[in-house]
Amino acid sequence: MRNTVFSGIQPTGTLHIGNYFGAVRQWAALQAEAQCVYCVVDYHALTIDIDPQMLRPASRSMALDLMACGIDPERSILFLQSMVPEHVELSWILGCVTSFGDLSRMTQFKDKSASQEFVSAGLFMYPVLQAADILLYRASGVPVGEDQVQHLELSRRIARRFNGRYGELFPEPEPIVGRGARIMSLANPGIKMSKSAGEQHYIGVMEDRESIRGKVRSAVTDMGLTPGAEMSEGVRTLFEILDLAASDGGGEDDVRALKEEFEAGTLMYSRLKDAVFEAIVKVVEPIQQRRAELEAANVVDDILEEGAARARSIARETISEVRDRVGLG
Ligand code: AQP
Repeated sequence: MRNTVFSGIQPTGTLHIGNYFGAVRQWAALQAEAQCVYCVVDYHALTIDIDPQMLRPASRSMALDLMACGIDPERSILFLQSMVPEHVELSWILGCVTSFGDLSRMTQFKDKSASQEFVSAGLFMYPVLQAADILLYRASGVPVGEDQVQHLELSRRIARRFNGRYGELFPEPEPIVGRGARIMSLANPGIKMSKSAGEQHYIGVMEDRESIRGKVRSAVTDMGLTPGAEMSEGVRTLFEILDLAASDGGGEDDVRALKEEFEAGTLMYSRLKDAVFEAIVKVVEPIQQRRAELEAANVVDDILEEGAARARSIARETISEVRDRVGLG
């Protein structure tokens, strides 16, 4: 039997190239070797103050983005989390084998709660729901960016504690972390590329050329032009994006030449930025085109229904076993 891989993404805005290179590109590649279950995690989105009118269209739109990036509903199960309410039931049960102390140590909770006036219990419980998402499908691998690795360690601990108390049931899920697992913001290379930091801190996969050009042109670099100088975080980020985009869209030789120029202290950053811009566009434009075609074909609702039905049949089996083990019903 093939291994099961699970991952999810929040419908809290547009997909950015950090999400793409850090996670979604791997999701697509893994379809060749595993049974993949991919989910738009709309229950998770409720942990921030999201407009109810926006949530449904945003979830649908994220599903389209994922398909445009190569998630193939023929090969993978693609669905919205809220169409499979077993996620929430398992989350409650797993919450009862999760320690308050462990949850209090989650750095994402500390970071996100610091910037909010109202801190919900949902935000605190976020990693437990994430553990439920994964364990419901008894997934053994979870392709994620680096920011999710701590949550994955907690998922493993939760699986261990459940298995220890109620008997072996869940595999301990391993993070699958590839290249591009932590892409930094071009406007502030000290923080990761993210939507919540603001427009200038991310490049959207569906963004238009001119807007991408503007953001790349204004990327933070340094004074440069010193042979053998250490690369600043900003220049490193530009090279990292160039490397990743070139491995998708071709152009590795140009990257090598630019690196040699940097080493020699002769690199003009305007040339590096032009190359980064061109490389990003080469990756995102075909995705944008596919997305437009998928949207015109009006297939997403049926695909999500079908995905939810397949997910639910696995989820029901797991929940029934869990209820039996813990003595419910
Ligand atoms: N900068 C990043 N570099 C590499 N991978 C990243 N991921 C997120 N940011 C980067 C990975 O993308 C997947 C989906 O993440 P998510 O649903 O948790 O989205 P997010 O983290 O909410 O995305 P943002 O933009 O960072 O949102 P905010 O600002 O709201 O926190 C995950 O695998 C994640 O690791």
